[in-house]
Amino acid sequence: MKNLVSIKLNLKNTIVPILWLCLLATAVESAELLSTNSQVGTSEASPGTPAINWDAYPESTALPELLKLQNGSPVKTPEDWMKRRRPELQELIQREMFGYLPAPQPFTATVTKTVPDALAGKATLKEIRLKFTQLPPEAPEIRLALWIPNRHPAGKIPVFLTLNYCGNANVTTDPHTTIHTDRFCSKKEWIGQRGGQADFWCVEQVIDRGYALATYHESDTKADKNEWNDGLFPYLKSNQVPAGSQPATIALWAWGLLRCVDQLAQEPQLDPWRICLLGHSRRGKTVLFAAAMDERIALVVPHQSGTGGMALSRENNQETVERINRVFPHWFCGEFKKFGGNEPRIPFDQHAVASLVAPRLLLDTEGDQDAWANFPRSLETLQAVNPVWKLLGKTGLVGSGLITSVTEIQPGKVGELLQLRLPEKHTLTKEFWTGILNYADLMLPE
Ligand code: GTR
Repeated sequence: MKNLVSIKLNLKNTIVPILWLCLLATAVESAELLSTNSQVGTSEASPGTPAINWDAYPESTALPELLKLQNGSPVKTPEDWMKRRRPELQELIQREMFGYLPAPQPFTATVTKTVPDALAGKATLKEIRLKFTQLPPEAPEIRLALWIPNRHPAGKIPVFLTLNYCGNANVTTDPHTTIHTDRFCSKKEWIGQRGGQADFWCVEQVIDRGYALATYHESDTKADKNEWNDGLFPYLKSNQVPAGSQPATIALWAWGLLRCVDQLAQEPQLDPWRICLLGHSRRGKTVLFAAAMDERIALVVPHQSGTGGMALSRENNQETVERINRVFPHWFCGEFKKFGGNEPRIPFDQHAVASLVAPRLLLDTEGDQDAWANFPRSLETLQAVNPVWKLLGKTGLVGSGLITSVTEIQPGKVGELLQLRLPEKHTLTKEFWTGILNYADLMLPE
């Protein structure tokens, strides 16, 4: 795997292609105006906004082909995939769904706290502040919390990175984590409270298994609301990107995670080849997009990620594209709005997003009482992307790719693509973590 992975900042994946920039140069001024007035913009026809050219979005009820370039040529070799098809799809999903992932920013990393005996002596807590040196001084910083196991097998330590919902102190009841109350969280009772989600993140269980856990509060990069004057959006939106393709909330969360990856890859005790991303639901959509954009992620776990994540948008009988855009207009970019009710015109589907993780590990964890996340359509995504893993010389799916108990995670029984479906609701539990850690033990590179 290592020849396909670069621990350097992968600028190619994150900057807008130059040719495309030139074509859009004349639109920059009006785009800037739109992005100020309408935040992530809208593609609805309104005075001064060009109507949608539907000719550019032909209808297809079948899933768009993955192993075919936009010019119609077949994708026959790993090189065709990695050098041609993958960049094409990355461009498409950014322009039409997530908005363009901003380029990386240099930062200084300051360790603001070290606690060698956190979690009752089991872990060392490091709190690290990422301050972006080329942004104005008032731009928010990312506050990363990192727990490193004090006892672990010899060698470098694998790490799970997650996005939390209400602040780092909410992740564990451990008294050492710094409480911050200055950032948005929709669940008011969790603000400033320790361990509101301790049973969900199961930090001790992760540490006991010899893994580090790192997390940041999503509101450091963007609050989960349809307002655009907070977080890093005012600093990361780009004059060179049209209003409808400005990075929306999920892209900004993913950007923050990737800056944390920049830092984790430098941490001397951690293994840069075993960085894993896990996110739940809307944050599951986020980690899938992040792993699609960045090859440094060895394993991604989009937990119950649903529509806009692992579940296909075409014929989705649970959350539709129209509904997700209406109820959560800030998650995806303005361009994605036009596909509500027009799913067959989406020039890709969620299998295209998932395919960009190849040849790395993609573990789709689902609860069988969580119908809204549409786990059957997520399993179909895994099946639709399997040929890409095969093309890259990997096993991909073993059998149908579905297992329903953590004890089935055994050598030869699972591949790089797997759905673990447990009898659970829309939440994360110890049993899910057991499955995730068993899978990581078995499948992460040595
Ligand atoms: C739901 C939304 C889902 C999912 C979920 C969550 O209301 O419809 O797409 O993201 O929220 O984040 O918990």
